[in-house]
Amino acid sequence: MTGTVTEKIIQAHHVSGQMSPGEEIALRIDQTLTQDATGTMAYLQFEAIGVPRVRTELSVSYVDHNTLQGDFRNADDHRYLQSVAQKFGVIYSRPGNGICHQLHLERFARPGKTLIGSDSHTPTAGGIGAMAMGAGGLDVAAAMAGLPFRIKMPRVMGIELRGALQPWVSAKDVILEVLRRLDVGGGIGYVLEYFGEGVKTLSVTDRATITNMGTETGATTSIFPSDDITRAYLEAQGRGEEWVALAADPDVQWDKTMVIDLDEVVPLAACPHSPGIVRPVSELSDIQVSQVAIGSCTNSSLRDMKVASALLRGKSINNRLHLMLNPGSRQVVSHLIADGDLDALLTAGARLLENACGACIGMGGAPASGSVSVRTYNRNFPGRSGTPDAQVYLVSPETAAATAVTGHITDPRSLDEPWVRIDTPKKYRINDNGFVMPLPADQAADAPIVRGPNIAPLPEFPALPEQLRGTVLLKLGDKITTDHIMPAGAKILPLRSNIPEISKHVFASVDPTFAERARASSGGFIIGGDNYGQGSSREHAALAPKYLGVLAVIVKSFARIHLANLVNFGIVPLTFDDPTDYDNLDLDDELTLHIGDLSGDITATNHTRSQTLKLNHALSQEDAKILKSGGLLPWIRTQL
Ligand code: MIC
Ligand code: SF4
Repeated sequence: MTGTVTEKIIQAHHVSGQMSPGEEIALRIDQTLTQDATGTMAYLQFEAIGVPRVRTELSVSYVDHNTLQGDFRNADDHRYLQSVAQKFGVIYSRPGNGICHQLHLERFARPGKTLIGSDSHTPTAGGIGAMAMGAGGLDVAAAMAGLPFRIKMPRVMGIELRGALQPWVSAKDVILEVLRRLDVGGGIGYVLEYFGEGVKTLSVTDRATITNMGTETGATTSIFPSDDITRAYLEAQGRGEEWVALAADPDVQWDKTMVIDLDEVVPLAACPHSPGIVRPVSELSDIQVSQVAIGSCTNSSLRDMKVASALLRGKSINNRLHLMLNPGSRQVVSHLIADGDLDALLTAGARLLENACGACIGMGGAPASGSVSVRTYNRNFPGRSGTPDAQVYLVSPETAAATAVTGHITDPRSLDEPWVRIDTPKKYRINDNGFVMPLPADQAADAPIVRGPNIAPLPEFPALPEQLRGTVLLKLGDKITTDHIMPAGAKILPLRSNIPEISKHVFASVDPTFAERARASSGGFIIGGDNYGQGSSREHAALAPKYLGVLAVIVKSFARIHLANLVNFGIVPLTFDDPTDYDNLDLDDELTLHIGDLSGDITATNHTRSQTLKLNHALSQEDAKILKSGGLLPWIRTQL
């Protein structure tokens, strides 16, 4: 086989479709992962598909997003997840075991394998050379049932890394440099594949930081080659036999290239309120900080925690702020304890939180009103922290730790500390008792599925008619994120398995009257700008609006996972043929969309303005059939 790593993995898993950029292809999926906030829906859907046992090589159900167990609802979700995992052949990762992406990298991800996960940061496993993609929960349920995963054949952007990083500059700064150049949306339609001499200077967890946050560019995924460093990492995790070598061929033709001189990368920060607004940390040093957070699936590896401990050892955090740590896994914590780093961090004044998503998804740790929070996380969308007017900056662990010492945003190089090299352990401390293995197939058939009262049945939606009639319920601008559409946080996450309840919060931060107006209308439309639906894979951002009566979303362009989720739940995703027509639609306009069977011209009659507009879609024939039948679940039932 020739080509890029991406092409080699795609070829080895290709089921159907023409492998030319933009064409729909179907891929065999080896591994799946889910997390609790998207997992309850995914397993309800898996149950509805009706297959008795997962048909993947490996499926894991992680509990990491909402671990508060603030009342029965969350605890019931966990019990449900454990019971379905046991029955259907899925490994269950208990709350407190760690963050799904860090754990998957440590214990399960394999070079050359395909992985889809109901979480947009699933590409973290690209750091080990897996082709790992985020997807809606229903797509993951379908993959667990053995159905192939459909994507548009990506283009491959070769990112050549040259040289080596300077002291106190790290992998997070590399991905921030990529985001500085591409912005959010600049990776849409591409896999970002790294190559070149500089790759050898990065550990697997460094690579995983880069592939994790590649999601913010909108890329289909990001991937590194699998080399001797990958082999050493797998051996250190007791999984040496899972290693295979993978590299792009030397004469390969990339669809696009980018060169990054690692020596020239400086400490960077993504400024409020987008991961794409990137500036050198040295230009931000006047900014006073009230909170620092180190952790999340982007930067919670052992190296990241240890570099923070190296900078904080023997010092005290600044009085103006508090410092939170959410390590990626028990393995990481176990090393931090054994090596004395945890003591150094706590003595310096850090506050240790659970090994979970925590403040990254607004589960506690909300900053004070109008204050500045400096985080090693990957998203700083407005309101995501839980405080609408907080200013969140995204940085490396080095910059976060330096900032915790001084109280203002600080370039770690300015502290003049002797640089400490953090080596990957030869052997990691392995303890898999945070995982519960599934029941053997012969015992699983009679195993009960335990459901609590908050787990509502899946709503069912009818097939779509030829014409959709309704009003414009909301008109939005560019870069609307799924955090705008379906907010998360401690109040709303417990409702993830209850669509009637969670739908009351759709667009709550944008227009608190939306849910009620949508429910009262007899159908409606949402108008938006570019990159609509960027961010999370949460299918609730499609399912809940559908439940409220949203019929179609008409925008300038869509983010990949959200577009797929709209199709999966029968909301028609349309784009303007002429983007200036965006100005010809307003709130409360009465529209009829003539969609037919979605194979011919689509027009919208605006009755309020007596105008007709032409609309487009980028749907494959299969997508069109799925949509017309009311969504993926009814469609799968007809196929199986
Ligand atoms: C996120 O980082 O936005 C989340 C929370 O992990 C989401 C998943 C979710 O909404 O449950 C994601 O990235 O897909
Ligand atoms: Fe969890 Fe945050 Fe990572 Fe999403 S981005 S998986 S919320 S740690």
